[in-house]
Amino acid sequence: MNINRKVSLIGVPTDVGAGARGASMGPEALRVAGIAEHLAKRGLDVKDCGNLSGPVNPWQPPVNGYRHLPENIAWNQATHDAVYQELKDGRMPIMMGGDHSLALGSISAVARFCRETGKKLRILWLDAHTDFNTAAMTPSGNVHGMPVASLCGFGDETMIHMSGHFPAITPDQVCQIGIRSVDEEEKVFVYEQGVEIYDMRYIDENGMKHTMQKALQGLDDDTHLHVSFDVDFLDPSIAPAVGTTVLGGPTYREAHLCMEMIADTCRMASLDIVELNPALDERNRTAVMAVDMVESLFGKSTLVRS
Ligand code: 4U7
Ligand code: MN
Ligand code: MN
Ligand code: MN
Repeated sequence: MNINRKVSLIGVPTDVGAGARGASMGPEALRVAGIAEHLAKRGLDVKDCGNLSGPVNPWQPPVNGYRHLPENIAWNQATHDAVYQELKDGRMPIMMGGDHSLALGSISAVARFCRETGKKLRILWLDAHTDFNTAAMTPSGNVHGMPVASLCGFGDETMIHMSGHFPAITPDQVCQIGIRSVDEEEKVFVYEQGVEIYDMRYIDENGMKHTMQKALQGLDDDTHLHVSFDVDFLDPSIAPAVGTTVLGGPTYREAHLCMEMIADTCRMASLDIVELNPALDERNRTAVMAVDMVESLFGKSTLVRS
């Protein structure tokens, strides 16, 4: 089986879920870094759907544990609808964020599509963070720290019912890689829920190759693989322009190997690229780095391999 060669870029210029302003400029930075051209060069049929629209960032403090909840719901509903439409049209949606709260909209749409088409859904969450907070435990109120918990049914009523099915996904469908910053209560909760987590210590001890073999095992012809790529997954020395940098992430080669091994499975059917914050960047280098990683996700490698 081969991947869907028809891809749709969907810009989601929001930062209402983040604790710093600027991720709303992410889609344009990825375009300027040549994302469409680089994918086209890989032989893909690229359609740029332009940007979704939604409420401006009111920059208010959290209310009942959520900062900007109505604005987050509006952006996620728009994301859900757009992603579902592209999947229906037989294309692979690539979300250009935007902060990571948008994964609620995108993955809830993917989950809905998989239920309707009888596909098995598996989510690879590449991130320094588990994003498994709830309003009751979040230290920040920022919704980008909550999407995985919401998708699993823990969160605001509107958010957790977005896919028309409750919960949208179960924790055993999620596999997280690169984790190195988890809040105290979040740590206990994500462990209790049984999410498969390969943290940086696991990668240090076992290497990226073994980690990815474990993370990718069991994928078959009926599996839809969704990759949610938070740019803060990468070590800040190669990707400084993110709102929440955490030292000790995958190096340039470790990250490429991770992406290359995902490409080898030919199962990726949807992708989020999130948390890039051009306001913190220098000469767009983090956007260029993200596009470089995405090329590997789509099978670019040094040599022709069989
Ligand atoms: B991202 C944090 F407290 N856990 O909830 C929180 F450390 O999408 C960070 O992974 C969340 O970038 C980071 O605010 C969200 C914090
Ligand atoms: Mn994240
Ligand atoms: Mn993160
Ligand atoms: Mn290039």
